[in-house]
Amino acid sequence: MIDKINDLKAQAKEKLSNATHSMDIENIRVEFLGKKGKIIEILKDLKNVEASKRKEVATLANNLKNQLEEAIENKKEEIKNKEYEKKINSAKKIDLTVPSNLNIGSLHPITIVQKELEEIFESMGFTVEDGNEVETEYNNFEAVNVPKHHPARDMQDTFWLENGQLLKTQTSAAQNKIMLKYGTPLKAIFPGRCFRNEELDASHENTFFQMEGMMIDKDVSIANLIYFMKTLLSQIFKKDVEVRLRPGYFPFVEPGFELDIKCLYCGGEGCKVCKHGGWIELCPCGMIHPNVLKMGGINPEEYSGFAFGLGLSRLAMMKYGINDLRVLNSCDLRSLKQMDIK
Ligand code: FA5
Repeated sequence: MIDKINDLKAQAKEKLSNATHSMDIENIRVEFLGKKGKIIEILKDLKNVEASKRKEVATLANNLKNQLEEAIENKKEEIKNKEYEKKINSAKKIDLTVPSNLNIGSLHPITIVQKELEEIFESMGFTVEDGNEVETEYNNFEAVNVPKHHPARDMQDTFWLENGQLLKTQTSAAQNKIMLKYGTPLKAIFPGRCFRNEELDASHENTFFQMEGMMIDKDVSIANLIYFMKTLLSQIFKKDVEVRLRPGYFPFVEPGFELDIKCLYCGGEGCKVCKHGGWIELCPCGMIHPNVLKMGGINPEEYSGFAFGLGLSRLAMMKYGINDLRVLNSCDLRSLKQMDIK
């Protein structure tokens, strides 16, 4: 009988270790511990065991019964956990921490236009530089030939810091540093955020983007300037855009020009975007003033160059058919959806 109990113990152990499903466990329970189970049969059969051995056999059989009951419970728990884990792993993963109204945006229209411009200019050998948003008065004004009390400063009222620095009004503020950094020959663009204390309207913001460009070398002329301007506009709009060049005054260029494009919003008929003039002032430019070259450590007798200050926000506005520049700073995803942004 003792051998039989040991044999049952080994059988039950093996069956339990091979069990992978709750049903297997139930079958083992019935086989060994059920009303007609193998261990219960042994207990029922105790009366037939020799009296001197009965106690030992009864203890062994009861121990086996208790051990098996415990082992079955443990195995049941183990299988239940495994089945639960399997269910979780095969279920579709859901991140419960993600807000249910998640609205995925895109790159900002200004960023898209800036990246496109950077690619165009890089393909023409220009480097892309960065400028500061907080600048010294010297870099923003003096270094570009706008000394203290010059009337041109009135056009670019800005926000001043207590330490005497200012929020830059124009990307031209980086011209001097870039000339000193690279010397000649120089081909660089530098996009950036600008700030002005402005009367706000459909084409004027207090915070907007420009992209400055400079090319300095021997014999650079207005013809080079016009070539680069036309290339950039045709590549950005992917169609011919009507432009006009008219004289413009900026203390840091001589001669200076205003490059306007025909208003793409009204086709030149006049609307609130172009202030009913049919043209949008987009990219002032000109030949760099000798004083500016000198302050940048470049000899104006030997070198000449052009500079331009493209209105990046206005360019994005034209490209995406936005009729109010202020939309670009509104952070409103509903307006992004209305633009043809891929
Ligand atoms: C300048 O800022 C000169 N630094 C540009 C320049 C650079 C001229 C190099 C010559 C050589 P202006 O103030 O016109 O120029 O501004 C340039 C462009 O920035 C404008 O044509 C316009 O497209 C854009 N811009 C100016 N003010 C605002 C504003 N408040 N909101 C949106 N865009 C503006």
